[in-house]
Amino acid sequence: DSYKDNLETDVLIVGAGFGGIYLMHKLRQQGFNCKIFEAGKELGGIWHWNCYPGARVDTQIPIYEYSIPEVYEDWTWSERYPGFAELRKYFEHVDKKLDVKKDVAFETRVVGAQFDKPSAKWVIKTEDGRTARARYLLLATGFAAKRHFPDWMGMDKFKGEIHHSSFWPDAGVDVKGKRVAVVGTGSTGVQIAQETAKTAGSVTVFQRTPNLALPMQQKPISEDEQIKRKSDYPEIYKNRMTTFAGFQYDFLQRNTFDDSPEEREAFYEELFKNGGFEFWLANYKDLLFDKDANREAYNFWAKKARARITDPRKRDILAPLEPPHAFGTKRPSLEQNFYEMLDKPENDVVDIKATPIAEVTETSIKTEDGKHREFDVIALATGFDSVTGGMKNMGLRDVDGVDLAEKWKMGTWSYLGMTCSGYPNMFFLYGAQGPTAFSNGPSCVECQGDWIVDAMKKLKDEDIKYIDATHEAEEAWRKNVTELSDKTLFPGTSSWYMGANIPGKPREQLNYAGGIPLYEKECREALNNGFQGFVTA
Ligand code: NA7
Repeated sequence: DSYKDNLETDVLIVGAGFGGIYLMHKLRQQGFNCKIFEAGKELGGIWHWNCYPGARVDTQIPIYEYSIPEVYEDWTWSERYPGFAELRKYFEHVDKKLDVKKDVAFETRVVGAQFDKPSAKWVIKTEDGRTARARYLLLATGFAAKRHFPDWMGMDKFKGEIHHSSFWPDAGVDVKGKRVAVVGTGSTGVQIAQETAKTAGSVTVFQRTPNLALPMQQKPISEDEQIKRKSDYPEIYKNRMTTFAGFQYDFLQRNTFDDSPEEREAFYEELFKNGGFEFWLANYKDLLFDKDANREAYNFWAKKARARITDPRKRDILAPLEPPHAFGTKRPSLEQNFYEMLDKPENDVVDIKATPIAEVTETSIKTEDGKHREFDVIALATGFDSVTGGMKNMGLRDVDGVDLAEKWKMGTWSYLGMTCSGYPNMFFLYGAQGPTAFSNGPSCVECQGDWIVDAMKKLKDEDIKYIDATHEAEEAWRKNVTELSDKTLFPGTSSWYMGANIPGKPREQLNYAGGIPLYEKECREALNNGFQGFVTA
């Protein structure tokens, strides 16, 4: 164990995924002492927790990796979109290069933290009863740290195996020849269904909302091909930060109806052929703003998906002619053979908007129409209390003892999506009111991480011991986040972006919808204008 009780450190980071490791690496270079507390047993964050069948990143390499030369220079991948096992190996490589683990305490879950004004230090409590004190508290807990379980009756009675995607047994689950149910059709549900169908006897997907899934266009990539490209990486990573979502491509600087129907069709085809998120994030620039433009894209998507499904009942459930929501206002999954797979007679899709799940019995899932469907394995791909759930679940108290869960009960308030008023010397990344869900993880982490490190360096240089965001700055940031979102089609759709997936959670935009370049500009201005929006002492 790398820490004792009563640990004292400059910086305590929570979470050893992309965010936490990046912060530690950059802060060490500035002479800060850092420790990471990590609830899991290994590095990798979501890639440590996610080992469900088919778990795979939806962003291409080398976009989905660190821009740190000593990490990328001698690392290569086997596929365009790597699976979780390879991502775990990547984190081992990162550890070798950056010597991360010596400063990580694993299986150490933070359950409470409060800033002590007299000593100007955070006092952090862990689940096993230990205490740490740190000048800075940095939260890198990601946006999916709190699982969402449905509350159906009888789940505990089920005699087969039932697992949430983020709690999948490390040893795997033998689905060979078995009857598998997958509940949920987010990115996770699509991946589990596709992968388990390779060996299972049957796969039944319980779908509440169709996933407007896009073709992944997965392909193996050779070592040679990657090595040849390494000299372009600095340029690739520089460009990454100039795009809306931190990718290698950006929205087209044309509107949908600027083109003739033939030109449009050809462009859509091209985006599908290129695969990945291109049809979402490299589409016409009015896609997420204009209803008619969006409908045009939806019609193309539906035509493509429907052509792959021969069973008319399944076709109408999976890819209805009327859009279930504006295209791209929920996250599209990347699929490989999802539609052909579900089209097979042994597999099925159940529309649980029409006939909701009533209960789970010893052997079956019963829907409200009285129908029982029997299963050996149930995969719950029901998602997370996304974006805010993790931070609300850590016992973080402000200087007056108010829990963040209380502060954020009626809605979310932060400044720059990295700080909270009343929580001095605390920074977070890849969370609420940052570019988080509308960006590539590593891009967001590096953009925000660099800002946090520069802010801390400036505090050190100017001998400032205390920094706290003002209420006014928070109010203005919340307004900014809301106004940016209100210009788009996002607010019209019930999604986890809007907090709408968790019963009782306030409905509000949880992410900054202005894109990474604008976000970076706004954050840099606050820093360059002498910590504008903060009180310092
Ligand atoms: P998501 O995207 O939140 O998907 C959860 C799915 O589960 C979604 O289809 C939900 O339907 C469905 N769901 C949630 N609760 C229920 C209940 N109670 N009954 C039936 N169906 C339910 O989570 P993922 O894990 O797939 O992905 C999370 C993100 O991680 C992903 O976007 C990537 O960025 C990485 P709904 O759509 O709400 O109707």
